[in-house]
Amino acid sequence: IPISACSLNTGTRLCLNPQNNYVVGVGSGSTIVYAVDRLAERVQQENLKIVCVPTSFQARQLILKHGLPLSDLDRHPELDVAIDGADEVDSSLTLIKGGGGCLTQEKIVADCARHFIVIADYRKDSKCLGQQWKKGIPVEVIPMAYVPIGRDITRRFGGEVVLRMGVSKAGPVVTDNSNFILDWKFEKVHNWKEVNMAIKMIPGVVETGLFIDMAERVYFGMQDGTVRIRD
Ligand code: DER
Repeated sequence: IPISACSLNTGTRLCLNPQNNYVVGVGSGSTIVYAVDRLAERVQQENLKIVCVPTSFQARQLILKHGLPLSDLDRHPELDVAIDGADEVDSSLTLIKGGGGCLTQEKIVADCARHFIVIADYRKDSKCLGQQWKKGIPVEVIPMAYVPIGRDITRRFGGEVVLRMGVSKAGPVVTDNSNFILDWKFEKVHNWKEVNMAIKMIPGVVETGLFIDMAERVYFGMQDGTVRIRD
């Protein structure tokens, strides 16, 4: 990801006014690390005044590691901007998120921000969901309900639902909210708004990894170091 994608320096630069205490939502995953690195640089170089609200334990560690002011939604329920990655982006900027299992807090923070900006590798840019991302749509669920929820999703929408298992941990992945993640491997393009609402209504579902009508702009880091912007 070219630094320009992370420093938010573009034609219509998203100016973070050094005078104000800008409240920045910090996403999760690997790409966001570049953005936080750059933010920390700007804080140093420009005496930028920001506070950061994390979207996961990992994001909290990243903020603390860079010595950036840590805050939360209790103190800052309205953010100026949230910056996060994505697993896939379709032509209408619908996102699949949750590859890192942090979708619930990410969606909450993104929804509290005036601007939700996504930074991603060019390989995340798809015409439709499922074109490149094959791991399915993450759904965070209350652990006791993971089996009936999985059955309900496949019964209604087909495909296959898999309980996300830990890699260096025996048993399922447990989220920062003490829940499980189901990955729904869908077989066709759906009306994502309808699917999202239907899945959210299933008792025990906490959140889905479908981010619909949320991303204002996506910066794709291209292989040649340039940045492609979609909004
Ligand atoms: O888990 C998440 O939602 C992450 O933000 C993910 O969507 C992007 O992770 P990456 O930047 O490591 O690809």
